[in-house]
Amino acid sequence: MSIVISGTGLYTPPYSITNDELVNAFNAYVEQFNIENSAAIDAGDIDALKPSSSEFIKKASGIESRYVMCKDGILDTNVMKPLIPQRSNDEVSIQAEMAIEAAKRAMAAANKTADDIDLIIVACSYTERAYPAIAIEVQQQLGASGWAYDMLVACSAATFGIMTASNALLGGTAKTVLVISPEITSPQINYCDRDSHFIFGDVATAVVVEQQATATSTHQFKILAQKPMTTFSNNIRSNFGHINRSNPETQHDPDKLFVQHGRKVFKEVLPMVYALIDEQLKKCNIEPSELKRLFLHQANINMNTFVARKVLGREPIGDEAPIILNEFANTASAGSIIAFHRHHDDMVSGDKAIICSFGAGYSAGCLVIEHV
Ligand code: CO8
Repeated sequence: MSIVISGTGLYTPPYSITNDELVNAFNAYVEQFNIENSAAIDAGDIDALKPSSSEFIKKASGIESRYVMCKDGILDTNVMKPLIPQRSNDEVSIQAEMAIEAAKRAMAAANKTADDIDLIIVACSYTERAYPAIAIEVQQQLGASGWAYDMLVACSAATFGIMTASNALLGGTAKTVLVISPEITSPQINYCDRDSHFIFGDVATAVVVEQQATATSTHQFKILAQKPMTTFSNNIRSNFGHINRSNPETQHDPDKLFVQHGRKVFKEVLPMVYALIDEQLKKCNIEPSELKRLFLHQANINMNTFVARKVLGREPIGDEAPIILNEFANTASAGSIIAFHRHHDDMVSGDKAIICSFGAGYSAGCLVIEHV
C-alpha cells in the first residue's frame, strides 16, 4: 500500500511584527530596567541589560519578521507578552480556530470534505490546555467522525504526526488523516530576553495523508521513507507545566518560558540531522543530486544552508532549500511544512524531496517523498 500527502494548508495570523518594532520595544524595556535598577547595577548586584539589534537578528538567524495571533502587549515595555483574552467554554478556542482554518485549506487542496476524514492529529509544540484535546474540538467543529488526539514533539511534531498518520493508514485504523500543526508560540517567548526574544512566530499548517488509491488531488507526494529519532538534551527546554502552581515561589520564573543554548544546539543537532537524511536517501537508493527540494526545519538560515550544503555537496541554488523564516521566523514544527506548502506547485511526477524537522528533545524527523 502506498501512502501519499495529498494536500497542504496554511493559516497565517492577522498581525506581523518586524525586527525593528520588536527591537525598539526590547531596547526601551532595557533602558527602563537599567534606570530602575541603577543602584543594584552600580553596586554590582545585578548586570545591566544589553540592547538587541535588528542587524544581529537578521545575520545570526535570517529572521526579518514574524506573525502573531495577538499583537497587544508584546511591544508594551510594561507588559512584554501577548494579551490574549480567555475565551468561554462555549467559544471555539484560539488554537482550534487556527487549526480549523489550515485544515479547511488542506482538505480543499486534497479534494476532501469532513466526511472523508476519520482521524485528526493535532501535532505541535504546545496545546493551550491538556483536555479535552484540541484535535477533538477541531473534529467536532469540522463535523468529522472517527477519532482525534493531540501529540507534542516540539519542532518535530509535524513530521512525527505525518509518520503516525502513515502508520495508522498502513495499520488500517484510518482511511484519511488530517495532521494539523497550530503553533501558537508567542505566549511562551521571553520578550525580555535578548538571546531569544526574536526567535518565534505563530502559524498553523495542515496536511492530508491518505492511501494513493483514494487520492485525487493534482499534487500527491508518495512517502518513500520515514524515520523519527530522539535523543535527550536540556539545551532547548521549557519547564512550563501543570505542576508549576504547586510551587508558588518559582511558578513565574523565566525557566517556565522557552530557554535554549543556541550555539550548542547548532553544533549538536546538525550532525544528527545530516546523518539522518543521508541514511534515508541511501535506504531509498536516491542520490542527493536527484533531490528537487529540501524542505528543512526553519530555525536558522545558517543551519539550513549548512545542512543543504552537506547533503548536496555544494551550495544550494534557487529554491532547492526554500527559506520562509525571514517572513515567519521559527514556527516550531510548522516551518518545514510551510516551506513545502509554498514551494511544491512547480513539482512534477518523479520529482523527489525530503521534509526534515529538528529541534527540542532533541528530536528529528525525515520523510523522503516523490511526486506521483
Ligand atoms: N542582539 C544583539 N546581540 C546579541 C543578541 C541580540 N538580540 N543576542 C545575542 N547577542 C550577542 C551575544 O551576547 C553574543 O555576544 P558576545 O559574543 O559578546 O558574547 C553574540 O551576539 C553572539 O551570540 P550567539 O553566539 O548566541 O549568537 P549565534 O550566532 O549563535 O546566534 C541563535 C544565536 C540565532 C539563537 C543561534 O544560535 C541559533 O539559531 N541556534 C540554533 C537554535 C535552534 O535551532 N533551536 C531550535 C529551537 S526551536 C525548537 O526546538 C522548538 C521548541 C518549541 C517551540 C518553542 C516556542 C516558544
